[in-house]
Amino acid sequence: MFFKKVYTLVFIRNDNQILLGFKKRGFGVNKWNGFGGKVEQNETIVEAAVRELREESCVNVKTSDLKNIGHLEFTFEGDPMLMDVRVFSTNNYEGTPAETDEMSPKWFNYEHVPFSDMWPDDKLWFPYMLKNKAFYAKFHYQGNDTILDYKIQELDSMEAFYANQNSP
Ligand code: 6OG
Repeated sequence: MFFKKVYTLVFIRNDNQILLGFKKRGFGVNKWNGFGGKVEQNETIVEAAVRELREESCVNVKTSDLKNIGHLEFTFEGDPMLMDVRVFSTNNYEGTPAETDEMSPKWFNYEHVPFSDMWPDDKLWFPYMLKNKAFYAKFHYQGNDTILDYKIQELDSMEAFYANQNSP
């Protein structure tokens, strides 16, 4: 049995570049990733996505501009927690990405995404995101470096995915 915690992960993208942040502390330290964190009790998932992006990169987006593009599930050997990560993307934002206590932001061309300094799962599902395909993936890790088992699925749409998940 797993207990589930919901997280957000936001990527700002334009036609050929993606904004990543270098994590300076906490879970995933010293890795490049999108911006995100835990959903609090008093907010919706998309509100959490907007808040975490602002707190970690100083960039503002509207909830209506964030598109849910993927769903990731992470489990770790020996740990009963399932991380349920909702992935969002937009090309519409305000402000200039700036370094914060948690993240140091940088734009990367799509050909130069620094996969060797990212979570090992990223190179497996980024291709779906970069081709604008909706995706569902789950990964079972041993420690932070080894993927023991995984599954990735391209989806017709996130709406259909969540509708099916909730059916009996
Ligand atoms: P805080 O602890 O900073 O939220 N996250 C992952 N992202 C990727 N790409 N791969 C993983 O593989 C991840 N595990 C967690 C979710 C953690 C942030 O890191 C993401 C959140 O955005 C295991 O509050």
